[in-house]
Amino acid sequence: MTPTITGFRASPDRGRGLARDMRVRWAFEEVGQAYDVRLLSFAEMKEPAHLALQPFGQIPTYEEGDLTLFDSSAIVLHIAERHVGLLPDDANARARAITWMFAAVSTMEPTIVEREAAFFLERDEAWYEQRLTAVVGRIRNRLDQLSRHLGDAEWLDGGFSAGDLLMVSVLLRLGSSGILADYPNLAAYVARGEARPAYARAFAAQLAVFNASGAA
Ligand code: GTB
Repeated sequence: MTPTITGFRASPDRGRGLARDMRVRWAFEEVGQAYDVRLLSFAEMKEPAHLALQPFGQIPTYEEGDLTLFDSSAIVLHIAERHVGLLPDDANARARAITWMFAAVSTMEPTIVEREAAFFLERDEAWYEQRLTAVVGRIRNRLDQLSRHLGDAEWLDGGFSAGDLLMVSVLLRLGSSGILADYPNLAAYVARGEARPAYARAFAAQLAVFNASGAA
């Protein structure tokens, strides 16, 4: 059965691949699993039918038969566990790859999202610049640590895994900030992720949705 996910009918990122359906699309492409997408407006995301699938009224969701999931990292883990290609066979290496999945969304992503939230919600406040400086300091602290760990390696722990898929997805959210340019090994790491054919297919698919939305 072909799984169905949900995504924005007209993504606020204007097709830059930053909404969280992108990481799920990328995972599907990496393992060669076909998928369908149900597109939703913001209003539809808050309706009972969608809230029954995603209690927070967000995208993405995942439906396959009688299984419904939400939260992009849980969906990526589900895909990675059921297909070959995103998690190593060796039990310890697999556990480490899953550790990197959690680290991406629980250690790296919160500060990065905090910067976006400050920009969108607080940029007119008198204290915005002070707050931004503090948030960017926290982001840089995490990037320093991640950059030291990665060193000259291609991926976080051996071959490409779902941990890298989520970490690259998270770091891409820094795109327009210019911050990543100060970390050449992380910038190259992100570029390696973007260069993967599966990433390119997923990116093109979500961009086609935005271009067809009439919001372009
Ligand atoms: N933890 C959840 C997950 O990983 O699935 C978080 C899901 C989530 O934040 N979804 C967002 C959403 O549905 C879309 S991706 N928001 C609507 C709402 O909460 O009402 C976040 C996102 C949105 C926009 C941009 N952008 O414009 O660049 C980037 C990322």
